[in-house]
Amino acid sequence: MVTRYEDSAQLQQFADRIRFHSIKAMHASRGGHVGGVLSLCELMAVLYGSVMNYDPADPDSPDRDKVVLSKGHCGPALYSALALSGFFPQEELTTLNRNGGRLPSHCDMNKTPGIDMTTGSLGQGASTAAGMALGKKMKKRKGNIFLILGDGELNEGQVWEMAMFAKHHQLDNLIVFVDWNHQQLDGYTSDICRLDNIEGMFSAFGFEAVTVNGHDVDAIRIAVKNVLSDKNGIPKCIVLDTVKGKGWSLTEGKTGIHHIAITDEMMEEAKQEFAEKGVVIE
Ligand SMILES: Cc1ncc(C[n+]2csc(CCOP(=O)(O)OP(=O)(O)O)c2C)c(N)n1
Ligand SMILES: [Mg+2]
Repeated sequence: MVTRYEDSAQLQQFADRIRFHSIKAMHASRGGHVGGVLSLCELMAVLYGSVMNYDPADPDSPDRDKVVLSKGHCGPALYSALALSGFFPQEELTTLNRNGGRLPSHCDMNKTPGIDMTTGSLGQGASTAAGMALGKKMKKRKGNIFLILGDGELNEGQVWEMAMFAKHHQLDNLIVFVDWNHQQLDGYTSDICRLDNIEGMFSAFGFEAVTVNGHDVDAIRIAVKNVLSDKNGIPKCIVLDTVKGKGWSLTEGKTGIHHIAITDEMMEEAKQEFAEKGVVIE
């Protein structure tokens, strides 16, 4: 059964649970890409808790909405959303990155129920998502493809090849999100390869693009509902203005938190912090 969180407070609670379980999973694997995982949690809550059409008992349905997490290093955010939405048992989250397990650090569609595309090599998820969107159109399948890119990932030329392709093929079933958390692996995106206006760049490539606060569940939900109601032959882009490491005082707004170890002491602090936010510490 799919749980819908139409009330924004409930949806934020779902985001906080996704955030806590992501930290717990990364603690079990002794660390992870904490910064880019935590900036995604509100998007994950809106997708799986409000707007997406899916049945966790039938993850391979060709007619359901699909997600391509092209910034595949952030798998734990997606795994937590999938587990909390019934695709696999919640307890399995602490097997993250374990040999023989179903939850590799980067997403693998052949291992994990609910993972729709294998990702991790930045840029490549863009092309596969556009191909999936075109495939749905050719086979007259229902549903949309939600592609999630990082802002550093936009430095990959392959992203812009995808944009030309999507416009040409009128892929209005492709919704691109950019997690604009302002940092990439080793610094601020503006210092490494500046992107002044991401919305304007996608608009110039023929997309309909908008920028919203990526930690405001209502703003994300409204933006997604708007683009889904507008099937006009134009691909869509929603730029999410976010904060790397969001929602955990140890990481929010800090630098050097792209990939960190999570010690037992840090986990104990996280438990206290999330309990204070009303998250049930399981
Ligand atoms: C083709 C490729 N080059 C390099 C990497 C190594 N890498 C992993 S994450 C990352 C930074 C990505 O930055 P961004 O897209 O902004 O992600 P986020 O900030 O959300 O973590 C890099 C360079 C990779 N995964 N793929
Ligand atoms: Mg980034």
